Amino acid sequence: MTAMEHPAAPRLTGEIADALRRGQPVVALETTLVSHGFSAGRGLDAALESERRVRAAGAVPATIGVLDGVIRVGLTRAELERFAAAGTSARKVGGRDLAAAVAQGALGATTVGGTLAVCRLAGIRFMGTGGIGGVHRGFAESLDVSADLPQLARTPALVVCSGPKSILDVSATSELMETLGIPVIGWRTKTLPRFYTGDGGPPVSATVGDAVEAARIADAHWQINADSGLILGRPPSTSLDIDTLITEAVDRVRAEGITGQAVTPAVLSVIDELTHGFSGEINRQFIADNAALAAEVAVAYAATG
Ligand code: PSU
Ligand code: MN
Repeated sequence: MTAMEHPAAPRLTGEIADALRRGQPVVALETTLVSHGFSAGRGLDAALESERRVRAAGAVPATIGVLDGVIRVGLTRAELERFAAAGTSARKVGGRDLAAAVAQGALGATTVGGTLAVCRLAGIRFMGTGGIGGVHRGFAESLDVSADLPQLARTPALVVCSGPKSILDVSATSELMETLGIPVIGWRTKTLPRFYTGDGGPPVSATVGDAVEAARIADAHWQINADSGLILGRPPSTSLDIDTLITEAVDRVRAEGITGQAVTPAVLSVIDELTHGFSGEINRQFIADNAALAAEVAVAYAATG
């Protein structure tokens, strides 16, 4: 970093900066799932596998996080290991938390919303993740609505995911995405995937059959709405029907008095425990599959530009 550069300016690796300058495909990946999404090092595996899949599809992976107060775009394996080792002691950083994480020299794992805020600064248009945040169950009392959604509404990026996490109120989340003007595109599906399962969700706003079609919609959307994002929902390859387990996990976490940012990681870890690690395994798989699809769409978009 040069002395002229502002301390909050994101630091990109040479490879990522070059690719962006040349209009080559780049895919952003988040670090909250590395620190908070999994137990015992499995977050690291998910991150490394996602990066491999992005490269295999012909794009450059850009994993984003705050390291010692620097917003980093592109992390080495050793740096990713720091996020994994920190676990929930890493700050969970949404868009509003970036400034404090920078000024206070923190280790900050960026959520989908935090990662998108950095994408906006860096000019990255594609991102892959597991599930986005949304409207929590019982939102009428808690007003707990993930900052992922409003951030997506003001970031020109396409996020490939398996829908909102099924621990949420998926219909309310879908309604809010319509209100915010976020297109919800279904990848070979007419309904919004529900994280662990592809079925039973609300209808999507359009369906695509291939990456070129998805890239065309993104391109048209950005012509019409220069500053707004889209969701591409890809059903998980292996579906896990665990609605009752999810309700049990949500109730247990609520009964323990856990609120705010801690809710999502706590519920995910109870579900993992109740499924003897199987939900975590499926989660890891579709995170990597979604990263690969984000790369395919980024490649198709770069080819049209
Ligand atoms: N998807 C996963 N695992 C995760 C998350 C998403 O498969 O851990 C994280 C993402 O970083 C998402 C965050 O942005 O959970 C949402 O948290 P909240 O509901 O507190 O906004
Ligand atoms: Mn929340």
